[in-house]
Amino acid sequence: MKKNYLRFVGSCFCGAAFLLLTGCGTVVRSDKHPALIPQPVTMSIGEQNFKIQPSTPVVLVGSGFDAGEITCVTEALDAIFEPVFGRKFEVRHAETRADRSINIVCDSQLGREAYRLKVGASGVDIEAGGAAGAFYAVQSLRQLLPLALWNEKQVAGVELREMNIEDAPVLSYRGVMLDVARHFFTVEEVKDMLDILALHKMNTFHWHLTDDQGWRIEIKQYPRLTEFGSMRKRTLIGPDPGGHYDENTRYDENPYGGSYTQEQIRDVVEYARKRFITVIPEIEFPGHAVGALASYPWLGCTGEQYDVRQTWDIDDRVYCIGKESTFEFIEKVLGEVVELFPSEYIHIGGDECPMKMWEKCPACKARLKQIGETNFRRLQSYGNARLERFLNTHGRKMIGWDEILEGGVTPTAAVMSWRGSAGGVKAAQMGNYAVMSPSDHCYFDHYQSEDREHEPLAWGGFLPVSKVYAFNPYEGLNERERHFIMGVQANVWSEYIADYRQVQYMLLPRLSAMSEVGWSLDRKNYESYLERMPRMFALYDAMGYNYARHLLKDLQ
Ligand code: TNX
Repeated sequence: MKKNYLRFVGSCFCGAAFLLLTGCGTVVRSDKHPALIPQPVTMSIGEQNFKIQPSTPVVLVGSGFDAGEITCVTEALDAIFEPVFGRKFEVRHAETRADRSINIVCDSQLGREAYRLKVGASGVDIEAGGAAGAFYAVQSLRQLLPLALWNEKQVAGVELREMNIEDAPVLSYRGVMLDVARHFFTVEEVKDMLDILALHKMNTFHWHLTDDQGWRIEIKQYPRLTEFGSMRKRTLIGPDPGGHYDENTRYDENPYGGSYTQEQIRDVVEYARKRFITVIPEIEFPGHAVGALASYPWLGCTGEQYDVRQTWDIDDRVYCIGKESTFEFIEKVLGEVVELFPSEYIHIGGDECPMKMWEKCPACKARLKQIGETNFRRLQSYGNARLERFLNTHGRKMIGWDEILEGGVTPTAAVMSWRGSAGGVKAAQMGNYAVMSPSDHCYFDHYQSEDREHEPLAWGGFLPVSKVYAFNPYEGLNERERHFIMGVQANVWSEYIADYRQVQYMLLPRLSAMSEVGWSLDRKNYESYLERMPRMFALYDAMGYNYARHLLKDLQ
């Protein structure tokens, strides 16, 4: 490992020295040992080079791609090269490949996310099943460019080594969740995170928009949700005492809040679309609802006026399932949500919903009787089924945390397994689609080191890169059941993540390991991953990302 790292550092140094000697307006030489994360299906490297220049045309060959989508691919190329070339590429349409060009060709034999990337002395060829595949080829190109390039502003050319890559993802859902309710992150920060996702070929951003500690999405018909429900009076300092709040519990006494306008939401969804990332919004129901109940007290069982929650953990105050007004509210909210998010799935939460309030509520008791049930948990599945029907009539599908299985689930709801993989296994066995996101392998709010004293406060647990990498979402499932596992997701809960730099720290480098679980599941190999990581760390440095360095120690 050490030898590899030195060789790698050596080649960076040579590249940098070359630049120093020749000054600006020069050609940045190719790296000798480029590598990719996530691992492609095959990759071979040759001896020749091709020089990409500002005048190199991008040629869209044939007419196989969706016109709106392929523009995102040429924009992605410009995003990489314009800062160093000072100009955008000239984009041409042609029937056949051109020499000394970047050709982008549709090959309908390939899957929509699959691609081939060929660099030879005569040019670059990208062949892809769909524009998404071509986008991933560009992301690979971004990782394969000489690292010295990132220090440059004006260059006359960039050398790429001859290579031949074939690549396709194993899993179709490769997600990351960001909790913006416990702490709020700005549009610019969310966009930065989307760039990080794209670099790792992740294709789903799950946006946790509402919770006890704040409602973050503007809903035109219910303005108090963001006017009132997005702001808490103060925030707990330090670890949550787990319900034992007393005179020793300390708060910062600073009002804290934030929310997105619908225009901002649209902007983020569009930014994600251009990176082939689907945004799945989560509107929590029926638990984790204090942000909503504080805004409109009639949504709760007692009608009391609550404060937006100032501590973490689980809250007993949930939506009243007995009153029709609750459903009128949530359907109107979801009605606006489906207008903003074109995603196939809408996440309705469903996790950690205590039944204490329902058990004392006359309306909830009456509802239970009305549906001919005795177990209060059935109220949750009753509510979910109504939400699902509403979403279905709007052409959408419902997904929820694995608690939605408890009171019985419809055959069409998808399950996000977080309390281990059992919920996902059960869902798959029943023929329901599932996303695997078990807390023991996928919770990026957990510690990255056992030496907690030298780490920022985190939720708990210990999730090193090696454990993320070892995750097998197919464990315990036969061939037929595996079909129902859509993919994997890492979750960034933000109780103890107060600023965006720390989001990056919790994400990186663990996301690189998760990207291989999702993209390269059938070919992942930890030794090979470790050999490829130094280059990824150098890229993180070049991008200015804040990342955890525990793995670096193992590499030296
Ligand atoms: C459980 S995961 C929760 C979240 C917390 C998280 C902390 C899930 C569906 N619910 O509300 O933020 O644990 O790790």
